[in-house]
Amino acid sequence: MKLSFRWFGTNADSVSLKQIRQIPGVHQVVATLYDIPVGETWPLSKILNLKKEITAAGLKMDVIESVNVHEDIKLGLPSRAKYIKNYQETIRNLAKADVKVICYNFMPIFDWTRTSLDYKLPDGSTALAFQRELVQENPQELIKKVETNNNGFVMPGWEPERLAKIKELFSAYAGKTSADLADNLKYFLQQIIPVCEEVGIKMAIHPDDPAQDIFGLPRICKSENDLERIVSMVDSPANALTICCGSLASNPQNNVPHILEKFVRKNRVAFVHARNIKFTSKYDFHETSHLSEDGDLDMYKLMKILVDNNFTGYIRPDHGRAIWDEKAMPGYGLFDRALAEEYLYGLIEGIKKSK
Ligand code: CS2
Ligand code: MN
Repeated sequence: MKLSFRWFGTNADSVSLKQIRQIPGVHQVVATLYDIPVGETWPLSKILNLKKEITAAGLKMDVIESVNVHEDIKLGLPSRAKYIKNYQETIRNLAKADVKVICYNFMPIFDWTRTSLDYKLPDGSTALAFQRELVQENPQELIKKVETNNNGFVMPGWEPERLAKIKELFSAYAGKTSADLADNLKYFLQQIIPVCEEVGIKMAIHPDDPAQDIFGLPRICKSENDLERIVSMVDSPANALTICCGSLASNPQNNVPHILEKFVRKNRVAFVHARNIKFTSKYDFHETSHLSEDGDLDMYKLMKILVDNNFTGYIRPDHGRAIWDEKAMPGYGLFDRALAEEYLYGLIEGIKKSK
């Protein structure tokens, strides 16, 4: 199992590669090209430059998060042909830079959604939080809130270009059902998985975050059954999953350890996101430190499943709290995620050595 750390690039991230290199046990950067518009091919030269920068810092770049999927693919429009072709090309280019895993998601319009980016915890730190009643009707209010609370960072999935088109996107999805979205995912996978097999890359779909319905949009990656359906759309180890523990836990029906174990045993997990959350009511929650004692997930149990099943894929801490007055992109500061890395490392070493 390889510990990794998400990084948005020199121009977009407050964290430096040098800082990441100094986190004990971490040798992998989960990287991205943040400035390429969704749907366009990632140029090989830019990928190689990014890799060069990361390797020069003494780190590796096996995982990319995310190569986002154009809305026309999710909507199944005729123009998807062009975007799928570009995606195939991007996969080939990433393989040339020895990338092994691509994390992506298939959520309509939004990427991850939270209703608060600075929820106060008792120790004075802040975390991301979700209140279900605020994602039923008016997305505009939420967007305003996110835009004014992002510490000046452009957050993944909340890029201004995307937000500018929100009204059009909502009308494009009017009448679209989960069955439509699933058909479009299947079509997409049928087109790209053969390319992945050819070049040795795994696609790892990230669950809907939160794994609940929002704004009446179809969502198809929220539960064990959903994941089962997705892996069987194209039955190949290249059609894999990102098990984002905190995202899946946000659906109160999900048994996260069971889901993790099931798909690890089927060899369909390429990437794991460790994150802890705490429910404040049936559907509302806030994020916490990664410790089991702070949230509703038992991190020991999750790590034990990975160790016991000889998981050889990649894992990273997910969102962290804002602590020690750090100014960073909400959820993606250095300090709390570095603490999380050491906690995960400690659990893994302890579990291995107690065998
Ligand atoms: C989120 C997402 O949970 C997470 O990791 O921060 O932005 C996630 O990276 C994407 O949904 C993956 O495509
Ligand atoms: Mn995640």
